[in-house]
Amino acid sequence: MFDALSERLNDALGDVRSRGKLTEEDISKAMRQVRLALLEADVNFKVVKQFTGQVKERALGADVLQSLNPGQQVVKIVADELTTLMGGAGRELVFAKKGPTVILMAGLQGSGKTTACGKLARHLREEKKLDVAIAACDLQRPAAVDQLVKVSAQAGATVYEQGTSRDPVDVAEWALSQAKKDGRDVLIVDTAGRLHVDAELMEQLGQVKKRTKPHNVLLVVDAMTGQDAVSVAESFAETANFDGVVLSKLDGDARGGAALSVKALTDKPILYASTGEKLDAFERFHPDRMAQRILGMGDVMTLIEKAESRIDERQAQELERKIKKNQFTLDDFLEQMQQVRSMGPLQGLLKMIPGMGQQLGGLQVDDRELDRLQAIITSMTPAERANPRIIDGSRRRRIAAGSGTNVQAVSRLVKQFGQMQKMMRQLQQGKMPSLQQLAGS
Ligand SMILES: Nc1nc2c(ncn2[C@@H]2O[C@H](COP(=O)(O)OP(=O)(O)OP(=O)(O)O)[C@@H](O)[C@H]2O)c(=O)[nH]1
Ligand SMILES: [Mg+2]
Repeated sequence: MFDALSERLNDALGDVRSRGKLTEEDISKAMRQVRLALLEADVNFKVVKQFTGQVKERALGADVLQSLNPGQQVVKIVADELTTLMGGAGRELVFAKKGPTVILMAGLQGSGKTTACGKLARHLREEKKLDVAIAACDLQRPAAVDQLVKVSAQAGATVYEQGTSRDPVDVAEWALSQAKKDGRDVLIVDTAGRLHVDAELMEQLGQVKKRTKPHNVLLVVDAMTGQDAVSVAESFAETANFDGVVLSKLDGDARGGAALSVKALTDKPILYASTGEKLDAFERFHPDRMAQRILGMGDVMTLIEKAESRIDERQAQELERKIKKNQFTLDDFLEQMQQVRSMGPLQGLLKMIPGMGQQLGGLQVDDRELDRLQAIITSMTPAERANPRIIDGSRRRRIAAGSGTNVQAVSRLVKQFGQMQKMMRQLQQGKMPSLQQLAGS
């Protein structure tokens, strides 16, 4: 998802990111590359123009260029503007105060409506513990009802169906009365797709809407069709009202143009993203997180905020001085570890580091491992902490016994600390190790 765009944008911003000082020309050059990256990702050209204009204006304005780290500020502006572009704060479904919440799914043929019905049902069941039923109102295709029955069974939702012989509008109305009678929390209505946005389709949708009074009308658009997906949404917006978009098949679309243009051109938010054929390939669409993912930033903003709220400025300077002079000791390491731990569980923190999410995979990081490390370090003498090289075999055995661990654990810590010091020296010399190296050491 967004791989190509992500790569291109990071190339475009690479120069800006790494420079200590920036000129107007640097910004203009980067914006030209950003523009190309977006156009290549199939983002609508009007949207691109507005976007780059906005970023440039903010980057050149105020005191960005004079600031301490203009590169990072520019990247932050790009992230902010991408977030706004994709819908800002995002939007939730509207839930009925009483009785079933009705969600109507509309969209062109093959856009992924039926699949999205199942996915949404599963999502609402699992995340919100709601009792969900789906109404089979696509009577256009003979196999449509069977397909929905299968999907619903997988999703653990009830289906309300009456075969294919009746009028879809009647079925919708009947399904709603059943949902009320059965006390369901949610009724999702699957409708028939058409090849194009035509009068007949709109008429039928209009009727279903009138009879079921949906709290949410969601338009499913196929992200793989890029700009076409956006024009479908535009013509729906003109003729039939809808509240939000489900973007399907984002997995098949490495470019992401639809995701970036839909909100700007139709003013309708994207509520969900569908990223595969399986029912669990479905997620809430968070513009801010998506923007950060696109920029390969993980969720670094949250991490920085957390760190800022915990780390004392003076301590940080002292630490920097020590690292520069190669005086970083196990005592400093212990102190750092304690600060990091005060930010929350390690697993969650690591996921916010760019690239770490994938690296961790299913691996569980155990906070108890940190307890063991702490125990080992506090069992060392001050001399050992200041200079771990003196820790020989007999010292290792003593430390192991004192910390309730074993000699291997002590050796591992000493070795890892040595690697860490080496890495810090490299950083000092301006050789930035890659994430792979970091994770591998
Ligand atoms: N890769 C991928 N395939 C998807 C996704 N969503 C749906 N599909 C596939 O797209 C095809 C069409 O999906 P449906 O859910 O049947 O689409 P529909 O809008 O209900 O189609 P009609 O009922 O004919 O209008 C199916 O083969 C789905 O498996 C997705 O997010 N990713
Ligand atoms: Mg269908």
